Amino acid sequence: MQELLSSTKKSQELYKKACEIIPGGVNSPVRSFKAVGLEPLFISKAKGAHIWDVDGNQYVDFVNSWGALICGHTHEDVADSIQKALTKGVSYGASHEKEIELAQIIVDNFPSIEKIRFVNSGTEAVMTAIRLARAYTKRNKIIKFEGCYHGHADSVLSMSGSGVTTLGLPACAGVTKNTASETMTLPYNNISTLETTLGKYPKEIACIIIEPVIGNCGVILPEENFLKCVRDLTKKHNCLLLFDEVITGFRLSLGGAQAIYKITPDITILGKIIGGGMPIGAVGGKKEILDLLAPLGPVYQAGTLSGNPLSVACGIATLKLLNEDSYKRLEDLSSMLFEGMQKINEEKGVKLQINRMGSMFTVFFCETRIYDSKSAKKSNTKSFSQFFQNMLSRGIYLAPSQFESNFISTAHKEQDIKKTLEAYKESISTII
Ligand code: KE4
Repeated sequence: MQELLSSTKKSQELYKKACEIIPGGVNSPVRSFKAVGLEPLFISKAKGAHIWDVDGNQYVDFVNSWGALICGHTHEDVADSIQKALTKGVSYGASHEKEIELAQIIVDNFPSIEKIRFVNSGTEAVMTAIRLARAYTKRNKIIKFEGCYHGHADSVLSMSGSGVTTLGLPACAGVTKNTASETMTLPYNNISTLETTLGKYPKEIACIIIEPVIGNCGVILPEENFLKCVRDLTKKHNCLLLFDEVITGFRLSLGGAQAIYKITPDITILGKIIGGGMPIGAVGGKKEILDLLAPLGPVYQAGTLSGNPLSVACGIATLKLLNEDSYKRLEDLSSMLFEGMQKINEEKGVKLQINRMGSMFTVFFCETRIYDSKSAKKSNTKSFSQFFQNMLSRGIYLAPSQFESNFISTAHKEQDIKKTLEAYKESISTII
């Protein structure tokens, strides 16, 4: 730990300066490293599977801009596409041809999406999706699940995952009781509670919003038939099913989680990968729902930089790099890491829970199975914090929270995985 601190002096100086004018010295709470007992690193550059901090330390990166960089940092095709777009301007505040191209790539891969609207973040896309659901059903209440995180819009902050769980915030100040009262938050992977709740509020629930595979409580997978039961119940109660695929869209497959679980949601929310690391979000679904959006319909939604040429160019270049071979590559690397960690755990006789879906994974410092937010919170966050520090000091940059997902990219190489496994073996030996 001492050696880590001494080698991050410039980050510490920058952090001190940042704290004077930026709340908590960060522009997003989960970057604060608060949950892992450190001050945040300041990154100076990134390439492929690696990032460097301002003190020149190199790390194998498993955050990848929180999952956006499925092809790693500054892939040459992506960098070229941004530079080429830049020669034609930064933002027009008007329509341009490439928006149609990006929309078409998404529509071609997501059969449930007939129309799509681009925005600037996952939060904006979620806000729009919920507004559409309320307008379409003429109902007000929404259901979400504990541990799922859908961005920071007022209506979805109750018992949220990601930074809300990481920082242990009981509720979010500034959200009115009235707003909070319209959101019901239920346990994930629990059909009976969902069934009871829907029965208690007949004709009041506009939608159910869900991360089909949770990334924001650490990785938590849906149990057998859970998503199908959710879909069946939304149909029975005439409310909409919103799949928040900001993380899983193009992460788990070219058709996201809905293609893997063969579920057709009414609305899909996308972000991260579709912008290749540039600001973006998208809300897509059935024509009859999306056409409620202004200027066609009565649901207003807008954005100065929505569909801007640089984000769109970056997204198109990224998605064009993805094919079945990419997912095979991601699966090979992910299983090499997963099996290697499992083997080390067995050799050491430790019972850590490693939840993985494709190229997203979390190491939980918990001896019992993790299947919802409550079970995830049994994890020993102090041990996780020590583990994080041990890995960081060995050049492995994991998500700085027990309740986040790590991501592998197509830029990771076998030697990155081998280095990670060596660091893992040493790191857990000093904790358990
Ligand atoms: P943004 O508004 O941050 O673009 O997207 C919100 C969002 C919506 N839905 C899901 C499933 C998400 O994971 C996110 C954002 N994810 C977090 C990380 N878990 C972003 C990182 C951060 O908040 O700094």
